Amino acid sequence: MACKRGALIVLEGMDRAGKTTQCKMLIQALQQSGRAAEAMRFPDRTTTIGQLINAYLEKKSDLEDHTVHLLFSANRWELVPAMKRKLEQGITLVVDRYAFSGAAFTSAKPGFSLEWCMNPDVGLPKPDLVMFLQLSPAEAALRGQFGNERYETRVFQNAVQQKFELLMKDPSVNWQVKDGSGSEFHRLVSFKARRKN
Ligand code: 2DT
Repeated sequence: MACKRGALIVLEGMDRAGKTTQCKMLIQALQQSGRAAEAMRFPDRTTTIGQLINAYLEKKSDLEDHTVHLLFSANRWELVPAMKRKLEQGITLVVDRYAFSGAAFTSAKPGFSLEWCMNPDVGLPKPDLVMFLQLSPAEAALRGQFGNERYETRVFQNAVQQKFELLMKDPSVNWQVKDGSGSEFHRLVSFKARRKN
């Protein structure tokens, strides 16, 4: 019997919005409801391309801005065969960041248009749902200081947030904005899990 294709669910949001925690909770809830679900994250720092990106993010190397943008995209493309295989096997993928982060972060740099930034990712598997975890600057501040990686400054993060807001205007993407500050998302996930039990 042919099994039903898994769903591709992406979580996007600003740093410290809680994406990684919410990805884990969502996977647990899906698994408890009897669905096969696995986590993925981009950048995937484990591959050869991912290691170049990691060194850049940790400021151990400098890369030209276009070059690193294309590496982030290549890091997604190299995992497309595995993603497709899993989706076809009926596994739901919950992905921490995807091409939207790619476009938002690079286009927040001077001299980059959103259009140019989106081009290398055209043709990637299309998410069934993209959840954007919204976090107010005040709430983000309560969650502590930014880390030491590249991009982790208030000024740059504000520019990225503006780019995400532009991306969220695209009606061809199934965006859902969730409040990452309180427990709304937590309730949503636990409600779904309870309903199946
Ligand atoms: P994490 O802290 O989530 O590991 O992200 N980034 C991410 C880009 O600039 N382009 C991309 O395509 C992706 C997926 C966002 C590491 C940083 O890398 C940025 C934060």
